[in-house]
Amino acid sequence: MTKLSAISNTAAPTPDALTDFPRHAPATDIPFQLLAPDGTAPNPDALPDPQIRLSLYRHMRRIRHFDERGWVLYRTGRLGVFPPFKGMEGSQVGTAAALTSDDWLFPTYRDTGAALTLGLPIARTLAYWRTSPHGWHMPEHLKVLPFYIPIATQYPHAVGAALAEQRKGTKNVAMAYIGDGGSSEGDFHEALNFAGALNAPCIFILQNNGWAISVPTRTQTRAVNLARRADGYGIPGVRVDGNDVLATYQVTAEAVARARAGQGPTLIETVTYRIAAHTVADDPTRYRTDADTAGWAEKDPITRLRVHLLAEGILTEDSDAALLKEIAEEFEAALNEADTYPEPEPAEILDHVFAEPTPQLVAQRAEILREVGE
Ligand SMILES: Cc1ncc(C[n+]2csc(CCOP(=O)(O)OP(=O)(O)O)c2C)c(N)n1
Repeated sequence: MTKLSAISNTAAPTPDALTDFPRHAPATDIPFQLLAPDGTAPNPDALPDPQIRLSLYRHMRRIRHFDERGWVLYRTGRLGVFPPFKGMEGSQVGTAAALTSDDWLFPTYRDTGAALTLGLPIARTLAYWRTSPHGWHMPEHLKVLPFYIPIATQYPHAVGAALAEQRKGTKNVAMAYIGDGGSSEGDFHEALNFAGALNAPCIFILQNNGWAISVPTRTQTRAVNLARRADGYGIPGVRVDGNDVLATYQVTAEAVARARAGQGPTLIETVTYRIAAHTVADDPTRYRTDADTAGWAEKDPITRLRVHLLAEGILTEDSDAALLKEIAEEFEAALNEADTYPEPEPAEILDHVFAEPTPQLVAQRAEILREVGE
């Protein structure tokens, strides 16, 4: 795989170029786009380098493979419940690819794809969704937090990490993800305000995928343009087509460059759609109809970029087939590795809560051991 650091180093705009940020879609409801759904690019000069475009494509293919295999593994009892992200690859890859491994990533349960893009090993990720302790630890070489299940708590945490980097005098940034539903939570608003007031090097990704489980965005807020929420906190807000990985990447790379240059936080709303169910155990036909989802399959982020890359000769049918084979082999090797991890012991669930267990945890551990007869 192409190293992500190579991507962001070549693409990051210089701070001089950022004075009129956001250059894209300022105060407009129309999401910024570089690639039309039919794969054409009205302004070819604005596109990132071919090597970056190809790398973004590889990452999207790779995480879709994870998603597709995940369903099969779940149904055959080899993976636990996990939230699929099919259709959101442009949003997750385009944003995470703008980071390097020195930066922080605060993913929600939906953002397996973003974590994989930044380098979380596949075997460890499978272990996480198997509820195995092997998937709970942050890898030594990465600052990727475990997938957050409580909605919105990750936003204030990310501001804290960003401020710590600021105090240490590094150029590292923190990126946090949230859904449209999560952006109705108090933590979301407090984090944006705090980050703005203290100029935290933080990038807030708001993936607007249309639904918060069974509740459509229009039901839970009167706001249409969620990026405009940034106005209330005096920080830039950008609305981007989340199914256009090139646009998402470019906007995020600019926001990251701004943050590194000491110009503070940015809110990026990626407008996308949750094609599949909320989790692999959810039945979306109970709350939405075909009319609700109509049209979104044609906006698929992978098909869109594939058409473009083939037309440009950056990808061929043969190189695409070779890529898919390589991705499938990588996944199977990781699955084999995950299969070698020992089954978790029931009491292990308490092992990583505090460095020194509290008396309550000690008591709970004894209770679990009693229940399992040890
Ligand atoms: C604090 C908290 N409240 C409620 C829940 C239950 N819950 C789980 S997912 C979800 C919907 C979140 O929707 P959204 O933020 O749009 O993210 P998406 O699932 O669409 O990615 C809710 C309410 C939770 N996990 N945490």
